[in-house]
Amino acid sequence: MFSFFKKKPPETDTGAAPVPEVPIDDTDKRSWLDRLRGTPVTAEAPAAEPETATPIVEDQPRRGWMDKLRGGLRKTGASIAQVFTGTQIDDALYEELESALLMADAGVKATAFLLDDLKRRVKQAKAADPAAVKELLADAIADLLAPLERPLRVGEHVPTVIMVVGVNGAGKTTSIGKLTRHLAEAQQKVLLAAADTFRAAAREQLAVWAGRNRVEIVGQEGGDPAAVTFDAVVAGKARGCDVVIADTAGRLTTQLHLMDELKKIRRVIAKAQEGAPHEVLLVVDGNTGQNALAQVQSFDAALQLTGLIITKLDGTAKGGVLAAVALWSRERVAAGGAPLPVYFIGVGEQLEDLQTFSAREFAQALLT
Ligand SMILES: Nc1nc2c(ncn2[C@@H]2O[C@H](COP(=O)(O)OP(=O)(O)O)[C@@H](O)[C@H]2O)c(=O)[nH]1
Ligand SMILES: [Mg+2]
Repeated sequence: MFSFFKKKPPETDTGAAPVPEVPIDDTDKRSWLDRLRGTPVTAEAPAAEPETATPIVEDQPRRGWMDKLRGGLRKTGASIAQVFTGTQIDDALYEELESALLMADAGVKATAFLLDDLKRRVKQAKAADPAAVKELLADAIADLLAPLERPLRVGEHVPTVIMVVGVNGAGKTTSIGKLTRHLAEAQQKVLLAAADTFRAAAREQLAVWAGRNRVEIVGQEGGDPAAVTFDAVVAGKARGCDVVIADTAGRLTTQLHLMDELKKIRRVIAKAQEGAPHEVLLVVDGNTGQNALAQVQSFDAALQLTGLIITKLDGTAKGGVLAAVALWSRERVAAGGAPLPVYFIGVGEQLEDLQTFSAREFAQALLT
């Protein structure tokens, strides 16, 4: 019923009592952090230490999460599901499905890809009614999205330096706050670089989210974002932090000087720590549909992204954009590039509303 985080050895100077461990989910028996780290599921992992484990929350999150995801994707999914309410598998069904996928902002390419794939599956399975076709569509979507599913690795580098970018209002600061809370609860020492020095409130916003004793914030209002980030990474190294996360100011990809500033931040991070940043994450608002794909492309061209966080999938009718991103990532791999994973998706403003992305969960939530 519970799964637990495998603790780091207690720090000697604190003499702290064993810290409560973090329960995660009942489908993947690894802890949230182990999922982050990509630690393989091992038979002995969760169940081996029940007497030392202290459950702090009933293990509801992932189940509650499916309900949330389903609720969030209802607008996107309803018009797609509507296609399968008839009794015949005919051209009209495929045409309606094409319109529904386009309306959901899956984009022309991913829509064509999914339709071809679906027709092949229908033939192969000799599906006889629309309900069966709907199941096959869920499979097709899950398979298309599967390569986007990958855990964010924390702990390979000390500190792991994560740079977070995206347009204004995408959900960067909120997502960083949520990630930081999860990390802090998993006994990771986190240092935040408040490099969004334009907005006076940005630092306070981070502080509110982070409000935990294992989190420190380096920032200076009105300071130079690159300098703040450099100081933060140096401090993170000196203070033995596990993770340094740099929040940056939102910008439009058309604001070239601001994109240049992001490139500068990326460069100074590499100066402060060789091999860093280990992750450059773009936060995109799922509500922006096809525009999200344009953002992915331009930020990637400027900064060589390593992953995505897609927020605000709650209440959007444009959740199909994940299919568009998946197809783009697929083409990138075909051209010899690295895949671009979706590390997390957000379906609301609460802490538990940001979770790791699962292709199968997404496809199921969309169509059931
Ligand atoms: N509904 C919803 N709102 C979100 C989500 N993520 C962030 N927000 C809200 O979006 C707004 C902008 O977020 P913020 O983190 O300040 O964006 P930033 O400018 O990229 O740092 C805030 O009101 C957040 O609460 C989400 O997944 N769902
Ligand atoms: Mg912000």
